[in-house]
Amino acid sequence: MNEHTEAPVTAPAPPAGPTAPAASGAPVTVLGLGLMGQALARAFLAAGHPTTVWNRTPAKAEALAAEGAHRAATVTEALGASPLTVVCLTDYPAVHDLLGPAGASLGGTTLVNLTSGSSEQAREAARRFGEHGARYLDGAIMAVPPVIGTAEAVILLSGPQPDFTTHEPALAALGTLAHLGTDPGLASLYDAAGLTMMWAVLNAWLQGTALLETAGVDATVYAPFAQQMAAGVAGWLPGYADQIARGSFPAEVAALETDARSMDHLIEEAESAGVNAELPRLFKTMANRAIARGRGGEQYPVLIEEFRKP
Ligand code: FVH
Repeated sequence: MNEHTEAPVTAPAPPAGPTAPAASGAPVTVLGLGLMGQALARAFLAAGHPTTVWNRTPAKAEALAAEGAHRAATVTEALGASPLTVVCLTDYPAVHDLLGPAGASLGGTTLVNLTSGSSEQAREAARRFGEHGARYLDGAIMAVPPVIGTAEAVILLSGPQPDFTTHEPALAALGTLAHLGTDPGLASLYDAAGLTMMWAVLNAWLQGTALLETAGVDATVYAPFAQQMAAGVAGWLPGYADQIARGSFPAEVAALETDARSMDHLIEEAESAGVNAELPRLFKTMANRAIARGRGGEQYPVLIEEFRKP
């Protein structure tokens, strides 16, 4: 992902601090040793970083201590051990439950919170921890534990650029980093957008698979075709993004009204095949709204106007 223009929302200005990139092998602390936290700690160890760990249930920290990690007896000790502290707990209430009492000991480290949550929770965390002098980056892990430490693991981050730059060498041990901008909420928003894309593609594939099964076509036979369709549509996105940026949707390929007639065919096919027709009906509902507003002669991205409404 490329750098985006700065978002209007900015976290409190971080206190001036070291901006020279940390040497590789910089000490790192990991708070939370669940399935993901353990993978994060192991990736730092494998990359040669002195790694301090802490977990609410000590047994998980002992396992990592046997692999070379230092087990902190308290959260305060863990926070004081490294200039970079990665937090990966169940949810944001757990993060505040754990770090809320930490107070001043937050001031000496940069928190990188990789816990799943909303953009509002991220902005609130940046504000609350900033009040204690902590530097704060919010993040979202677009990967499962087994791929952590490989290029396949995409880690989205947002928050002050100097803090990202300082700790980028150490964080790079986790996978492929993407710093999205200063607004701490950006990583969560990109995560939500990315998951929407993922489930939309998977649901569309399942719809087609169910339809074709009724004609005796096996899922493994349809899958390569579906892959080609997904890749083909993905190729249209940059050009359609230009249309959205310009606010102009000339029908160079097909008008929305043409698409809507094809959507009727999807609904008819699903109903006559006796499979679920909710997804094609949703397509048609959205298209009909734009057509009712007189946009039927324009290209498909004109539907952005419908998605912009609550
Ligand atoms: N696992 C995955 O594939 C996904 C990939 C995408 C990102 N998610 C997010 O990562 C966060 C952690 O997920 P997890 O799979 O590691 O979750 P668990 O294995 O359940 O570990 C949870 C850890 O959180 C600790 N914890 C929970 N509540 C508290 C609390 N109040 N105070 C202190 N620690 C707390 C828990 O401790 P314990 O139960 O071992 O004592 C675990 O260390 C999550 O946001 C995913 O959405 C993972």
